[in-house]
Amino acid sequence: MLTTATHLDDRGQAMTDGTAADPPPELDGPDGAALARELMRRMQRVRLFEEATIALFHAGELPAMVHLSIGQEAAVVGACLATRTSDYMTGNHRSHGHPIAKGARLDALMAELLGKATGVCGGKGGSMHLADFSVGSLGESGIVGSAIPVATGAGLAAQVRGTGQVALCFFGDGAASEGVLHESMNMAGLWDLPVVYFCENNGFAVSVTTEESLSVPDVAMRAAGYGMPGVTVDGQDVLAVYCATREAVERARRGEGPSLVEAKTYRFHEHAYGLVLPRPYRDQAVVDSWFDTVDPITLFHDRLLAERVLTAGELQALRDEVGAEVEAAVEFARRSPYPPPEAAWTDVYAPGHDPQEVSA
Ligand SMILES: Cc1ncc(C[n+]2csc(CCOP(=O)(O)OP(=O)(O)O)c2C)c(N)n1
Repeated sequence: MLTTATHLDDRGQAMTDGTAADPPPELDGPDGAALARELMRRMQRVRLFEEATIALFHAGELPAMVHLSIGQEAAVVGACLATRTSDYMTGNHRSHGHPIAKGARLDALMAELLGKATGVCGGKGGSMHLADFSVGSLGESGIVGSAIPVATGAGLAAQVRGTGQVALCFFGDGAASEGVLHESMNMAGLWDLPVVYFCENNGFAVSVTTEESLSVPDVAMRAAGYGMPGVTVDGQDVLAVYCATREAVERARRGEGPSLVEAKTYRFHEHAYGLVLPRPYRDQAVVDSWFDTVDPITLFHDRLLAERVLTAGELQALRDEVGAEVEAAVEFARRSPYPPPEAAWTDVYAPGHDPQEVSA
């Protein structure tokens, strides 16, 4: 049986295991192996999809800079797999991984990144403004913190309609100090909304460290101010993240209100791929060493082997399958047409809405 551990990260901060009251599932049974396979498959999807975007960027085929989640896959996947497809989810500017982890098709996502008509938003959203309603992804935005009230509103809608859905709200440590977060969390705490606020604390908001921007050592400590539980979890441990988020999701589904989960994680690449900041703000040798020491995919891979959950052959086959899926997604995106100019006039208003009504 796999267990999760409490340890110190290399920023010297204590990371508490979010699973104390909720032991991790046993991975040596048939269900456990299936869970392990799915966690690994989705982490590989995020990693290989984003590695493909790096190649497209260098080839000049990607018309923008991209904010990558490489290094943060365990946080993204552990959280999303603890929800149902019908649950809502909102992201931020670093949000290819969120819909992928929620189960989205890679071909339509890749087409969106290339601005093609077959993309999830018809090629009009791109890397930073995509949504995929088919998996509950309500959208993402380049405005830091802007999706937090959207997730809160989705939670309110689920509560009013009595649908039993939960809203999973991703944001970074920088967004954690935006006013909109506090307004949203206060309302959610007050009205017991079914929202899981999920902070991917990667230690930096562009070049600003959490030591420079946070008044407390852990974002999760702020939960107490809004009458909700908060937990800090090792964001490189996919199973720990899954268990902590599952507990928060179940709590929300039982009608007991929101929670805050903070995953301490690492951003392996620059704030945006291709961005060159005028002054160095982190030691590149340390960052390079993260691929050997805190890579969430390697950590889980080695653990599954050590615990004899999956064999090396099974893990390789899984990676190869995902590699083929990503290659097919890139080819699909390349072959797809750009939207025609007149498409600029569609998808402006929600279906069935008459803009004349508003102006009348
Ligand atoms: C309202 C707003 N303020 C500032 C910015 C500029 N900006 C873009 S990303 C970013 C950092 C966000 O950091 P964090 O929330 O920790 O997410 P991360 O990039 O680390 O994933 C900033 C300040 C913005 N886009 N929107």
